[in-house]
Amino acid sequence: MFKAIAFSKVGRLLGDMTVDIRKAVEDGSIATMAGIGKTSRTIIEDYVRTGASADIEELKSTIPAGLIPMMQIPSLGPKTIALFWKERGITSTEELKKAIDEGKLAGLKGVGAKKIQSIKDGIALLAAAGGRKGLVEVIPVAHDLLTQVRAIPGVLRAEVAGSLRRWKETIGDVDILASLKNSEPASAGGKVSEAFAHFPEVIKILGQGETKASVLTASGLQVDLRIVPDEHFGAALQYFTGSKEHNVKLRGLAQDKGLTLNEWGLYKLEDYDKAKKETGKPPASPAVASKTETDIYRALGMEYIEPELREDRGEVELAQKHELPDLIQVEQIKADLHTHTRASDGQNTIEEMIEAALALGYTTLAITDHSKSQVIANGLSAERLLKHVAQIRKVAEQYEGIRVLAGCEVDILVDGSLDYEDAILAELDFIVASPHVSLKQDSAKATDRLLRAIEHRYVNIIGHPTGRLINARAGLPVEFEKLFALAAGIGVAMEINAGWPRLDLNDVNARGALQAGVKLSINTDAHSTPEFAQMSLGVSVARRAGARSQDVINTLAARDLAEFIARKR
Ligand code: DGT
Ligand code: CA
Ligand code: CA
Ligand code: ZN
Repeated sequence: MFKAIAFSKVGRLLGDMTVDIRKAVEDGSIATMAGIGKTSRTIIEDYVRTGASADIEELKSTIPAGLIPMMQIPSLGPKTIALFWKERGITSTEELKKAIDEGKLAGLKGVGAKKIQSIKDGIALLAAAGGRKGLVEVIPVAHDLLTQVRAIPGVLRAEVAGSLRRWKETIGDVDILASLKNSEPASAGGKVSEAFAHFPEVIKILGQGETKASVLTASGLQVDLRIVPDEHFGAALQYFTGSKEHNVKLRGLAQDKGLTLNEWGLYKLEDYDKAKKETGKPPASPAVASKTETDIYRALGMEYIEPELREDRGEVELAQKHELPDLIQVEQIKADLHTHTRASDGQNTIEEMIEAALALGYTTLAITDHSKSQVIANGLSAERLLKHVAQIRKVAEQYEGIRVLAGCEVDILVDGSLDYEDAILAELDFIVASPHVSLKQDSAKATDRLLRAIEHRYVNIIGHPTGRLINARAGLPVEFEKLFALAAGIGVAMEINAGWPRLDLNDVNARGALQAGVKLSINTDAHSTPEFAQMSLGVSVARRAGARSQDVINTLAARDLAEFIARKR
């Protein structure tokens, strides 16, 4: 039992990990990592050094597979799962649900009515998400698997496809595409899928053959692998990246040109119809295009379309006219305008936050701690705020090459008024106004509330405008057209909050903001220096919205950004 707990914990830790675990084993730094005890360390070291772990193999055969996906239930940890298994014989989420409904968890030590209710809520929440996982949970697992696929003998190249390549905020399953040298026989594909199906994190093989394999990992994630001859890599990557809607559109256009598009390539219809075809093999017919995605888009009469745009939201029409937006890139970001320090609920000092921003090459940083209503987040009284502002300005004098804005994340109260008087707000360089509470208002109230905040003289950005949390909270039901029309006129920017699980505005609403002429601001809402790294997530939302660098105020040089802020007042 102890081993089962250790194994689950390590699985969760490895899933969350952003460091290269192989390096950590090599240089010995794994010994100092929090949360990895001696037992777990041995398992990881075995696995990294030998590609297998006797402990893992043994454990996989002794733990019921259904226990591991139970780790996904919010408010349920490995100890409780183990307790339910040992004391009540529960080996899956379905059995747990049944046990709760039938009152069979009563009497277990440390499992009161409140705990049972929160587990019940957790199961419901997970079901509502339809089994789709958050992008951030999936990225490290997928990256690790991709690295392993690339190392399988016989694999020439491999990429992630599907919704993950499109940076969708939730992921149904992970799709990985691998290619073999064109000269390899199909049986080589069988060896690749065999190796894939026996990766250490695989707990169940759903299917396995010469051209594909499908597995379930310990983190409850389904991963599909496709294997194609390298000559067809571009076509397969295009096909398996999707979206389905985007592909349906392209197939229609191909047909109009007397062509047919599938996972193997773009073919002349008459050639394709005559050609010999076997399942799992490319048709015996020369392709019009198949090697690269660019070849395929070009042969269809359009420019290359970035994966983030492939949702059939007008990108195909723009590509035909060669009018696709030049999408913003994370390297173009020069400012983070929503960050917290120890003054409220952040973990770092003003100095540490400035130094982290400098290390990223930023030329502007806004420090925006919480306002007084955010009692739980240690929000600042007016008096503390003014002292903090003076301190930020004093500290900032020690640094060159960065403009530090002494700001605040001011709560938008339930009626749309702000959390301090104007006389206090006038003392600040910059203001993010955000809704944090009363997020279940009706649409009319919610819209009026945000309209009032936009109109406020001192507001520069509306932070996480809806307050939604992915897979957890719907957020304010706002009439976005009204909001965006006002914001565009006044010069208030709308935030894409890059912090997980916010991503607020989402891709669709950010696109609406751009169409109304509103400027976007992508900010991490960092509460510690490592969180600055979440910027790329926010940029992915902006890219899915079709944003260019000039649409996002964080790309402005310090002086231009200061001007944008000054114009508002
Ligand atoms: P997901 O997994 O729900 O987050 O979303 P996707 O887009 O990754 O969907 P998935 O994994 O079912 O399939 C990956 C891509 O492969 C999908 O975007 C388009 C392509 N694809 C898969 N199956 C079909 C199909 O039956 N018809 C068409 N047109 N495309 C398909
Ligand atoms: Ca998928
Ligand atoms: Ca799939
Ligand atoms: Zn906030």
